[in-house]
Amino acid sequence: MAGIDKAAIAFSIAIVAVGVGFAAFAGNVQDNTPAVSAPVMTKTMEPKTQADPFADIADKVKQDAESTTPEETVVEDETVVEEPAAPVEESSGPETVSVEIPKGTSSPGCETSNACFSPASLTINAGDTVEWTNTDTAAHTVTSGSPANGPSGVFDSSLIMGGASFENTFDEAGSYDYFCMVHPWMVGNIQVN
Ligand SMILES: [Cu+2]
Repeated sequence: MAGIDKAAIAFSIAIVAVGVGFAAFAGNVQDNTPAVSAPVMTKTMEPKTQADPFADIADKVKQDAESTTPEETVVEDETVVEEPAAPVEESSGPETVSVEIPKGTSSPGCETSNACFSPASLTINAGDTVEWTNTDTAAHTVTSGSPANGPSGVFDSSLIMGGASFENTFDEAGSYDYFCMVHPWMVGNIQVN
């Protein structure tokens, strides 16, 4: 509040100073108008030198007002430095990625377009978690391995009922094939970097 009051007072002084200077300049113009002879020109120079001190005061007032502004700007800069730090901490770290088990996958057909899991192929980073959500009415499993070789033992959801979900966190890099033990045409892959 004190800073604002000082700025307001300084601004008022500046306006008065400029007004006085302008009045003095206007007076000079009125003096010049009727005057045509050379001596009047000499008188014109004197009022101009008198107007300069007012201009100097106005400049000093402006400088005082400007010197107050940078202090407030420093406070704002400190606030700005804190804001970028928080998003960086939030963006780093493990993520949870969703995979959908679409409706109708209990009947063959989705394998022709590699759509038995959506997406059927997914790339994540080590430490990330994949969450499979069953949007079908039939129960499915998410089982590591392949229909030809069977379960690999890395992860197995057992039966995921309609509307339910299953999560697995991948801590080690590698390529993980998985399938549904109920419907062996349903296959997917998780690539962990
Ligand atoms: Cu299934």
